[in-house]
Amino acid sequence: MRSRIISLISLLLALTVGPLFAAPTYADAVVREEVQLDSWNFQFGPDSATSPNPANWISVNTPYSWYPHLTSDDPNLVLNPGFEDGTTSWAPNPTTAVLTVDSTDKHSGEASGRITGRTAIWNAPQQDVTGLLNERGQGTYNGSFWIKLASGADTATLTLAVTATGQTTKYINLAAGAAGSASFTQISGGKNVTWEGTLTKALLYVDTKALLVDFNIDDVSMIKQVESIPTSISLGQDTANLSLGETKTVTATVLNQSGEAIDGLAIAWSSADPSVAAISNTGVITGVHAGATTIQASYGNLSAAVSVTVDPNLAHNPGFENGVASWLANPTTAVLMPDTSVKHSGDASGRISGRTAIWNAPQQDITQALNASGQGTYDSSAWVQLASGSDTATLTLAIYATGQSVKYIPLASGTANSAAFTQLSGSANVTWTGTLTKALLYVDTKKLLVDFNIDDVSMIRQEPPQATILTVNPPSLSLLPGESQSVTATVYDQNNQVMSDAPVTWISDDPIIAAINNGVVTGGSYGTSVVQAIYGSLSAVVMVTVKDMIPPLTSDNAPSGWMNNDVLVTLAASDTGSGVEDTYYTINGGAWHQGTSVLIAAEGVYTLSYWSIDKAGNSEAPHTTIVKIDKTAPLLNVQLDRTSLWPPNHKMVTIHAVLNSSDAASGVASVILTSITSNEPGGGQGDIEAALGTGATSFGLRAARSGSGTGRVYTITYTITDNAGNQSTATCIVTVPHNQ
Ligand SMILES: [Ca+2]
Ligand SMILES: [Ca+2]
Ligand SMILES: [Ca+2]
Ligand SMILES: [Ca+2]
Repeated sequence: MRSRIISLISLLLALTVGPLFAAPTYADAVVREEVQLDSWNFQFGPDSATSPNPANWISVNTPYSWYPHLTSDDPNLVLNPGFEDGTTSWAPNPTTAVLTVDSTDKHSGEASGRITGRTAIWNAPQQDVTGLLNERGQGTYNGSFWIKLASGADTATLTLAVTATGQTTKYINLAAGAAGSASFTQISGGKNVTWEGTLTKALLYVDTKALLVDFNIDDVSMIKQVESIPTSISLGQDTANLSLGETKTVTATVLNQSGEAIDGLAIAWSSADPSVAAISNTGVITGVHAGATTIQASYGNLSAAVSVTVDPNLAHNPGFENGVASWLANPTTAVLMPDTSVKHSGDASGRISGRTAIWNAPQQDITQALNASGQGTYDSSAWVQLASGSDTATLTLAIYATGQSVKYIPLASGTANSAAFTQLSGSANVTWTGTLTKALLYVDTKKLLVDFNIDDVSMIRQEPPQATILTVNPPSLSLLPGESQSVTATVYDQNNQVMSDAPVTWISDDPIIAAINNGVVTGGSYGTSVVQAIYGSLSAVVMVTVKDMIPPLTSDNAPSGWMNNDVLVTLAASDTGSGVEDTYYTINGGAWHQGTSVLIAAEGVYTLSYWSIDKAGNSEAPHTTIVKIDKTAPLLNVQLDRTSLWPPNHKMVTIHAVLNSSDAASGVASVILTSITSNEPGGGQGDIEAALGTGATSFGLRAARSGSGTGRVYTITYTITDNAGNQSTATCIVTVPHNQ
């Protein structure tokens, strides 16, 4: 990296600075870097300490992408730390001291840095690390340097002088230690580097405590400690296979972001199924029961898992694929060897030879596995081939329990021969009382003392039936209200066998819709109910739908009598159960219409029929109502027997009326004498005798008139009303002339 920078600077000097800045050579130039958001700003010029005038500097901006950021791959804040690029980035402080490159005396590489001409102990090789320290920020920094004094011995220190706005300069001792003149010594340490406000300058330098000797330094570093963050958990294995009762330890390591182990963190362990595999808080797995599960190690949000399989077979190395591991010959005077030429499966079988008694046998101690597996019924099997002859061979379990004599349980037996492997198989109850102290599994023969081979030995506990699946039949049914139907539930074990003695519990989520009693569902009101069969943690449901058998009921608000205006009939429908789907009507047996509002405007007598259908399709019988409309007024003609009274002798004269009435539709309801008036003011009083407001057809009028008038006129009015309330009037007059 450093060399790339130098190449770049050389290039820039050649291309840009050279023509403008003829005097300075690269060796004289000081390069200042300024990190900007999208570019590097290089400033070229003579030594800043001697030529602080900015006018003497040339500034060159280069795109940031020209070369990678320093900090991305170099944690060291110290540039040119081993003086391999001369004294670049370094300067003597004060400039009256002299910093040179020493290619003879060095700790590494081609050179070290040598300071001479020191006149005070603080005179030191120094580097400005302001930019990189600002960039990396506050934190713990480790410092290290190699030093060799020209003579004597003294304490040497790597010091960081930090100046921040408004603060006095703070001197942070990054590393201190004893330096000598015999050889380079490494001095290292670390300190918190903090400041308040804005960091304006950070100077790193090496000096001595007492001696004003020259000294050489090399390989100076100042590196920020990176916080170790737990990033992942490594278990070193993805799977673990265990026998029953067997224990295995899983080691969990928390790794940091660099993949390095972080010690001393407490791992939490858990088993997805502790009934299959238990886990201790130190990562020890125990095979509890045949099956598969997952063991998880976690730390905070981090976790890692191991898939664990627990073998149901109590016999280890059952097929002799791992030689005779877990097996032995009993007694040890017999010989048990793996046989790769005669075998039932895999690469080998186990062959016993040197038998001197029929009980001499290949044997395995399965105490731990049997203790873990427990008492119960075991299915067992072994394959046997004799070296010669034919004999009964038996797989036997010898059980030793406290206070009990040895119990020999034949697990499997069969007739073995020398032609081929024969399978011994059988089931046996394995029980004991007290504490099981030893269990030995072995295969022997009944009569012959021949050698024989065994392979694929297994002893597996029959699992007690375990309810695994629950089914119901039928899964759904539809009932009428009051109808009943049986439903059945069947529980199956892990081997898909029906468990006969597994009574389920039935529950209906809405007994008003569907009641369940002893496996019989009875429909109640319309609706859907979930009937559930429950057995332990298993459940299954029957969806019961109870049909709607009740049709809707519709009524009308039609008026019962004759109407003399438009009639709007509203049909109101309701339904028990599924609800009203539609209402229909017809007028006088015409076309059916859908709707609940019927407007009848024209005169006539109408038969309105209507009915509704519910959502279940039930239809009610039609209802009918009669609507009668008569908008035409009745007709009336009145004929009087006298229309003129003479002489005007003040006598009362009785007049008879003949009423001719008729009505086209609803018929005449009444004809009423509604008024008799006189055109002579005051002349009417006592001059008219009539039963007004009745259907009177005779009345009395006085034959009188005013002497100063033009003659008296009586006006008689009858009102006729039909049955729909339509009215009309008829008037006629009777006169009393002024003179004849
Ligand atoms: Ca060096
Ligand atoms: Ca085998
Ligand atoms: Ca209904
Ligand atoms: Ca009429």
